[in-house]
Amino acid sequence: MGHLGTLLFLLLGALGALADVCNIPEVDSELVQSLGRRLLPWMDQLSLEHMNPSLYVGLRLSGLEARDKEALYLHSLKLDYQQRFLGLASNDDNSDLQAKSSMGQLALYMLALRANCEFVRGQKGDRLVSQLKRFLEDEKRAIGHNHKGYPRTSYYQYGLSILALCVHQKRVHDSVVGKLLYAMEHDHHLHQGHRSVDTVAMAGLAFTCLERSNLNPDLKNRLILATRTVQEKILRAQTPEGHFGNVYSTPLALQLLMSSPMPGVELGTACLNARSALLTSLQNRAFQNVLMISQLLPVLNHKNYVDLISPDCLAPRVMLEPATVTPSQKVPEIIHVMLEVPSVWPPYSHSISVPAGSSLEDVLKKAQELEGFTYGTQASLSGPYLTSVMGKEVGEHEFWQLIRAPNTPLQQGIADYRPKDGETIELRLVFW
Ligand code: B12
Repeated sequence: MGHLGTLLFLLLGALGALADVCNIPEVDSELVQSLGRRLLPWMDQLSLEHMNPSLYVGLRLSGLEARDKEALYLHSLKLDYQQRFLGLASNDDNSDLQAKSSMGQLALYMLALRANCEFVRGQKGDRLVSQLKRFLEDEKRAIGHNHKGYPRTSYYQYGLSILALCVHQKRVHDSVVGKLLYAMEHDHHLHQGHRSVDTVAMAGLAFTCLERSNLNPDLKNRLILATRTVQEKILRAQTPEGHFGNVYSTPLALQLLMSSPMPGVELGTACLNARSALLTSLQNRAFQNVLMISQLLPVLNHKNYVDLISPDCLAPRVMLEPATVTPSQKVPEIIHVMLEVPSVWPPYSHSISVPAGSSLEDVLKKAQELEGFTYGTQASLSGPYLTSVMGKEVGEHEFWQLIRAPNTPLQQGIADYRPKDGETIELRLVFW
């Protein structure tokens, strides 16, 4: 190599170091497989209430395979989701409620198709695309010209929907993308804390996809800048343990950081720290929820949702075998959990006795059996979502927050959180 060659080589090396990328070294394959195995029982539940397109996306972007189950699962997803959304498309008076529960799920369904290297096509495909575009237009209107309003769903679902259309090479109007850009540029209605990390990460994935696919060329510079803003927000949200936001926002945050380099910023250490924090959480069995596992598996396989622009469906994957479980013979001890609902009149407060290892949902069920307490849930991709307590249904932008007394919001839902003996759990009606 001549002098010029050496110089060029050194220059490129230096630039490479500057354009720092987020690389996650390989994680122990047994650990990854045991995580993947937790999806298998869910893949046998083929009722509409349990179908979860995110699960399919996560599995296909992982290095793991569930051969026979996978094809059947996708087939059932297609039957259920097409029926649900094509039904919607033919019925023009879509209620708010339908849009709320559907937009993000339709988007995830479209990601699932791409994860199997399919493009939406034909008449049915076109109708699904039009439906999703219509949802986005409605959301754009709800946000309004002056950006003062709220999307009826959330900016998370707004970003997810733009991403899904993008990986199918479907263009949305600049003004639709513009609302999400504005929200990211001005930190608009993004909620506090970890939820904002999930939301900005999803928006960043959508921006990266649009920029890479060149679907909105007039927005190119704004997209690049907004992606950079998102990356910086995520890095600033890193906790001393290494998580971005909290443990459960770290997978999406990593997906975003892995999808786009950050010239001039040393990303390596931040990502290595996030990886060790995730490993510790994995060892502590923090990942039990199927949706959370589905967002993490791609990261452990160095993949992210933007890769769905051109997925590699021929890459070899490791076959998952179901785990053999030996039921425990031990009779569990009884624990006592205080359940409090101060947001109702008269306030509710009772000590509930349940076997150790019970979930918060078990505690609520027990409280309901004992009379004086009632609750209601709605199925969601994350599990049962608490929608009413003591007959009080949530209103617009309200939710029943789960708190460990005195004031720590739980990071898991009622089906996954397992209270310890002597803990007090408060159900608090709050705005979001
Ligand atoms: C937006 C959002 C909310 C909004 C939802 C309202 C709305 N209209 O959008 C609000 C602020 C109300 C909310 C509440 C909670 N959330 Co939340 N939320 C999200 C977020 C950012 C996006 C969800 C979404 O739209 N998904 C896409 C659509 C297509 O899926 P979907 O199933 O149709 O969406 C519905 C459910 O996700 C449901 N939902 C929202 N959060 C949660 C949490 C749980 C445990 C359940 C069962 C359902 C649920 O609301 C969505 C809209 O209807 C996710 C981030 C993520 N990485 O997934 C966190 C996330 C799912 N939430 C989380 C948590 C912990 C909660 C709470 C339990 C917090 C608390 N201490 O009270 C509560 C739920 C309490 C309850 N009543 O059961 C965690 C779950 C972690 C885990 N281990 O499973 C996540 C991953 C955030 C995080 N990084 O910690 N959330």
